[in-house]
Amino acid sequence: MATKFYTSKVLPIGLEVFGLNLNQPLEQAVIQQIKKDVTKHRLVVFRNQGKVSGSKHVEISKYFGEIDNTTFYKHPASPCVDIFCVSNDPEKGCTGVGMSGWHIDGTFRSCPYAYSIYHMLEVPKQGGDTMFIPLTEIISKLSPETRSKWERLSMVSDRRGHIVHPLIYKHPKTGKPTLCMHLGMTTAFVYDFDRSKDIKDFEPTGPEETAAILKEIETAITDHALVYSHKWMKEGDFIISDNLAVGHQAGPIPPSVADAGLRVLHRVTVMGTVPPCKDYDFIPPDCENCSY
Ligand SMILES: O=C(O)CCC(=O)C(=O)O
Ligand SMILES: [Fe+2]
Repeated sequence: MATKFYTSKVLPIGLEVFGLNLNQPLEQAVIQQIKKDVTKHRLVVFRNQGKVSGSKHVEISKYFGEIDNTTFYKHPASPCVDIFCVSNDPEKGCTGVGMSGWHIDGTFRSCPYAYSIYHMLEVPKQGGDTMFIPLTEIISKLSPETRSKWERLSMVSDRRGHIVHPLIYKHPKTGKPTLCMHLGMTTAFVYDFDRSKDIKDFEPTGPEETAAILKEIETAITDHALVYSHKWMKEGDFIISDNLAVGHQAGPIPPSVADAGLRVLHRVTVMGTVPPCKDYDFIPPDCENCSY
């Protein structure tokens, strides 16, 4: 495939773009094309970028919106406050990140992150892929019974207990059905939640039902061979993801750094601007940082 600005290849999920050097300034028109491609393809992958500095990573991320650096631990090895530094070596970054199950980033916020933007600095010799799943396709493969049940469910985040999001909602940019979920950070679900009411007015699912629903979501994700496992390359991969359109989790890696080799990932998260809603005519009252 080719646009005026670059050639590209469609991946199982996303688009790999060739011929751009992110370390060089990008023209406005190129940036606009990249943004369109992120919305259309959900992941845009740039390989062979060498080392992208923290400040360059932040500069590129700012084309997509306002950066949120408030919710992650600022590791001393991080090049700047806006970069979340992830590693399998506690000296080099935060460990165990993204390993608690399939998720999108920022489900504990009123507006989950719109974009997660990754650059892999050190690629392990074994394991350490990032696995992505296309959320709209997961929904489209549900049986009618499961779909109607999921349409009624909202997830209650395990942090800040008042954060509740519909499991299925409309992607704010494309209008396609998508999922708001974090399998490792959900305390319960509620049926038929109404944002204009207090969460305390709703009966949450008990532990057994919650576990069963989480299992059902996990099975739906893994059942249809829709997972794209991104193998990072040492020449410097950079990925822009539409965090609301794809789920992800860190893939398996040997537990010791000696066996796995060092892995260092930089991630920037761009604020969401819209709370997950089935109906965007309704303006939820509790949305911090929302632009409408
Ligand atoms: O380490 C990874 O591959 C992904 C980690 C993750 O979930 C994140 O950085 O949001
Ligand atoms: Fe994540």
